Amino acid sequence: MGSVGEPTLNDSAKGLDYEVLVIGAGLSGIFSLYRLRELGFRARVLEAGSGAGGTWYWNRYPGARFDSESYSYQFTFSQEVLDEWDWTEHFAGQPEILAYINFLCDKFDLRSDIQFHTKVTTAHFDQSNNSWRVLDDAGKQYTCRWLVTAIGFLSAPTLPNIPGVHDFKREAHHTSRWPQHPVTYEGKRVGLIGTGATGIQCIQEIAKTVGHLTVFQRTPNWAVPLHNSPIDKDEMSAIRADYPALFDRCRRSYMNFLHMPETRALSEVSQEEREAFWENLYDNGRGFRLWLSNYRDVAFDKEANKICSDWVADKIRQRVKDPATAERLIPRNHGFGTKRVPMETNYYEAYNQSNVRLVDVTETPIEQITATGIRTSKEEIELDMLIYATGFDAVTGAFDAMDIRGLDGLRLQDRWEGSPRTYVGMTVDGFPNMFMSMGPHQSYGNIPRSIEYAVNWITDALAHFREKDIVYVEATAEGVEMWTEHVIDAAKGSLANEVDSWMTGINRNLPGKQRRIINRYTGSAPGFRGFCDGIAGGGYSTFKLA
Ligand code: N01
Repeated sequence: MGSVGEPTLNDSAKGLDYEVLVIGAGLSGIFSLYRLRELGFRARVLEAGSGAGGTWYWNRYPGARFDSESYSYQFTFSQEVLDEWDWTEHFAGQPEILAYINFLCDKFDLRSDIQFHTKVTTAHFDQSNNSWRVLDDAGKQYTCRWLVTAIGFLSAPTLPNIPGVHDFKREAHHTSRWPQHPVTYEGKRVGLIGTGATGIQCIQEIAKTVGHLTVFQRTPNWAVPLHNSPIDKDEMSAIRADYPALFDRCRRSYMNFLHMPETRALSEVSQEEREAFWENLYDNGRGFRLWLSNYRDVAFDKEANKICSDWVADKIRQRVKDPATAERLIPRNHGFGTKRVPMETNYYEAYNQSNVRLVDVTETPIEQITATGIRTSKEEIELDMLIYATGFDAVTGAFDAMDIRGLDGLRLQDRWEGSPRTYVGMTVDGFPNMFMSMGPHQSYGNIPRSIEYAVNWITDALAHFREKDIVYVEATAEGVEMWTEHVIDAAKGSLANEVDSWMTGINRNLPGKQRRIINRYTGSAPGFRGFCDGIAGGGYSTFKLA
């Protein structure tokens, strides 16, 4: 590991504070730091929070946990960590995930190069010496040759655009800005807005102890059972012995997940066969299996999708006792799997409790959030606590929150004009020496797998540039055009790209985000990696280098 703070022999950034500045100490940021140190770079991470973890630092809401198998969602870069860290549940809860991240930070002494409580407000490219000038919210300036954004794509929370949203005078939390102190629900009247993956995790957990819970739902989602269970020592040993095969399966799968798609189409099997297949996945299939290991045409063919959706709808009807509530919980405007499928444990059963009530705001819209509760078109509901599980200004929101300027003062926000344009999701023309881990147009899927690839690619590239004394790297306009068109082409035919969600750039709370755009790469992850490997293998000659 390179020593920290000491200039390296090949230091191409003399006179600058750092060779590399990384914004954000989530999974992307901490792995970037690990790799940059290993390669001997003088690097620093600037982080707004008081601790590392990013998503898993901020999202402390009740019930927050992995929806992917813990062991598939960990880093693979250190054999020692793989040997030492035991997971206690197939789908770990947020406290265990944060403990894992802190374990990494301790083991590799990462915190000594992470500056906490430091929110980056501005990053301007300085053409006079091919460097970035970065300012934090205290007005402190940092200079560096290379800028790596590790800011997450679900990190800029949004509140609902409901009148009075700032008027509520009692306890109120956005799920993604959950307090670090314990929050209790016993005896309280809690209102919760939003029924995405977050809202669903939160509702099923709060329902266990709440005095009374009112869920305000605009759009229901197709949630399916998570099938979580504890992992004992013997099972952990067996899982660990399987790590090489497990990671290999992730590498070969379309979105880096453990689950492989069913090779047959729905039309190739009988009704009895498909129902038995789904029944088995619904009753026994852990995590995303019903979504990702489904018949191959369910994601693309409207008819196949409808048959599957109708089958899942019947499951909801079987689980929710009140038929009117069950009908309200069945999505009508999108088919199964066309949005990211939320995972649940007794979510539907929560609505069978006498102290949990569903308010469909498409029937009785929220007119006003008041000092003491919520007024709908039908009634006034008094609340002690209000929870916003209302999602994010996804993918570009965290970029827009900073004043990022490239060549000739060009603002990134203007360059993207509401729809991102990138070269392999990691670079943008007009923004030299800037690299994005989990930027728009990257392959997301299983995020740590994607992060590991992106960070390795970026840091390998930086090592190459340093070795060749290259101090200026910029994506070409042609490269950006080609990749952006490819991203759009790859999305064609997928039903998910015809549906409004954060994945298609829609956030109805933000006036500028009500147009469907393609903001992530939906081609295969192996294909993505192959393409990016080709760029590296070609000496990065598809970039402007100087
Ligand atoms: O956010 P969302 P999320 N009035 O945007 C509703 C990841 N994740 O935080 O659909 C009323 O999906 C909105 O309604 P509608 C995962 O990738 C991962 O839940 O716009 N309602 C919707 O119901 C996920 O996809 C994990 O009609 C309003 C909800 O708020 C992503 O994060 C766990 C409203 C927002 O849903 C985002 O999930 C959790 C309004 N004005 C999340 N505004 C794990 O892997 C918004 N809503 C563990």
